[in-house]
Amino acid sequence: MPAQHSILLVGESNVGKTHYGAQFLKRLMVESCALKRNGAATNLEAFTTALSSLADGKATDHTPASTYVESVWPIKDEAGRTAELVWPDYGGEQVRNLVKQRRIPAAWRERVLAATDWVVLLRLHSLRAEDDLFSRPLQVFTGPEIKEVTEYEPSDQARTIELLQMLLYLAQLNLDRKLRKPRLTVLLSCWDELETSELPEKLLAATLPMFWSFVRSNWESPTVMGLSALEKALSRTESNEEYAIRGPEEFGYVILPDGKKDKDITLPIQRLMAQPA
Ligand SMILES: Nc1nc2c(ncn2[C@@H]2O[C@H](COP(=O)(O)OP(=O)(O)O)[C@@H](O)[C@H]2O)c(=O)[nH]1
Ligand SMILES: [Mg+2]
Repeated sequence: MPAQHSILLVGESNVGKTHYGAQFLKRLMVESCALKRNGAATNLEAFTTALSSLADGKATDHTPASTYVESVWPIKDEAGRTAELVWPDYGGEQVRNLVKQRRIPAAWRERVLAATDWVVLLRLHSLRAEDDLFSRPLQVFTGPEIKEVTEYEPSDQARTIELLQMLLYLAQLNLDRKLRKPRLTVLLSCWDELETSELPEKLLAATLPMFWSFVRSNWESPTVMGLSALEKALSRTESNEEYAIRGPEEFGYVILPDGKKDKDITLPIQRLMAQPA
């Protein structure tokens, strides 16, 4: 039997992981996607809770885990290839803290080591596009108005790079050459908020140039796709009628690397499974 993919989905708090998982799960349940379930998943509570809110046309409350919890889903594709999808949940601000404090739960570390594929969710809309060395013209630094920097806080872009750096360090990878494994997919989540017709990769390169350059210098062939798990913003209190009538599985799409839009939000994972593990 060929080696199995172990696909790790990571991202900071509030990027849309739980809603993506809920929508993914619903697609698996109604079998309206390229993938199928292949056994019992563990720790589905957060996703099924989100799913019942979505069936009502509402977004779900953010309930951060206080400890490390992971949900593991066995899946298979149409060719019979199997994989496990791993959704780590480290609660609230833990990823930010991971980067700040450089501490990682042991169980997560093992997952990072074992993963054949990393899928990193980034929500560009909520990243602060503040000035840093890479966006501010150099003369600003040499001008007369230099203020004392009292507290150093890395930019959102730097913190995003740091997250990858930590994963790379944990996985004990040799960076002498560009990585083929683990494969890296960047999913630009909540794509609908961005109101763009740009290709995902171009948008990432333009918005986070330093991050994109870091990715390209470390990975052989990174993939960038857009993801809108919900297709539109939902309220937590007011029910969206269309959702309630048509069902959550009728909403959501991915933007493939070539810009094509597809309603099957499981495609980023299906594409990874089609490659050798
Ligand atoms: N507009 C829009 N909002 C989304 C989408 N997916 C999630 N959200 C919202 O983003 C917020 C965070 O989502 P959640 O899944 O809890 O993020 P997590 O902390 O990464 O698990 C929630 O308020 C969701 O309603 C999407 O595709 N489009
Ligand atoms: Mg969540």
